[in-house]
Amino acid sequence: MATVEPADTHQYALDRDCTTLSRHVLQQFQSFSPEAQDISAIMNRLALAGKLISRRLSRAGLMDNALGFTGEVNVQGESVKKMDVYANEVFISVFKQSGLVCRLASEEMEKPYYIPENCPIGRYTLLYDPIDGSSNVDINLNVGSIFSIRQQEGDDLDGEARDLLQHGRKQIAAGYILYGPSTVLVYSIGRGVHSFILDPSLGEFILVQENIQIPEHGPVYSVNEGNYWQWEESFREYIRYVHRHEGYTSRYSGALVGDFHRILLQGGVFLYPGTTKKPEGKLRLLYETAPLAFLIEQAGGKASTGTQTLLDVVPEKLHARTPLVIGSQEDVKLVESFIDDWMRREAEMPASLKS
Ligand code: AFP
Repeated sequence: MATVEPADTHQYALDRDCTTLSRHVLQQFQSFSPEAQDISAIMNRLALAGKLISRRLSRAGLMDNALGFTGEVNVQGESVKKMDVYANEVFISVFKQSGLVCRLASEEMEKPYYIPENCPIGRYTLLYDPIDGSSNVDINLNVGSIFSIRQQEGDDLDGEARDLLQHGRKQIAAGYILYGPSTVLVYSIGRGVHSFILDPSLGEFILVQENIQIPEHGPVYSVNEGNYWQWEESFREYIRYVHRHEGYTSRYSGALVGDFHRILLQGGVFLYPGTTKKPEGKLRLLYETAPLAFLIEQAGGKASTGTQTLLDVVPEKLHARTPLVIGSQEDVKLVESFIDDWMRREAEMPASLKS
């Protein structure tokens, strides 16, 4: 009978270099400074939230009270799903008694949630969308969670969290968790974009790709074309352009995280323009578009509202929305060129001909 030498056993155990998320964060900081320890611990808690949500999603169809609507309407005027409520509470509960995060602000809560016992030491704020694309939950398609971490500035004694109303370059870290065939966590602390897959047998997120760089150009354009007649003419011109040129293909899943992940890895552009009724668009700045803009810039891509660099946008309120054009440099610039062109023509048009 063949005996297994210790060296071989070692090889079996480490069939790849298992870099866990918390180890990776510490490596990124190249120090054990208090900040490095804090961010590593925060990422660990976010990973725990991701594991809990992933577990519930994978069994949701077999459980009572996991799918469907609660009957409530959230601060955005949208019907709340049971999974939205569950995931929102998961993020709060993983940060309770952690000493890490003083405030949490999410799509599901009108005002930030304070954890007073954390505030004397944990002066970070977590902004998050607990379940992005929740209309996909009941039909077993991909959804995600988006997160952003900011340092609290000032004491916020009136509980208005005004210090959060600043541009996206104030983010210390950002990322998302994609619940698809595997559960993927992508994050950046401003030193590249890195991707991890949850190994359910280990219960750990393991590094799979470091320093992701988005291609300069990609074939995919991702947009809800059902809104075509509600967009400004510039977006309609762009869409007609891609229809008439070879090499473009459309993909749209109804969950921003899934569509963004495809574009991050394969290139292309995701668009959610404003409409005539809602010029500000649908997506929320602080916990949807700004974190993804932070990631795309780190990956060498570009994010804008169509007319302004997304990370420069200063929100007027916690739940402010922005139009979004995000993805490969060339593709975002092409969309912007249609907008510039249209604005120039509008400016030159005699007032009597303007609609
Ligand atoms: P929900 O989280 O409310 O389902 O919204 C998802 C989302 O914000 C984003 O994930 C999608 O890209 C976008 O909305 C889809 O919106 P449309 O259905 O209007 O295309």
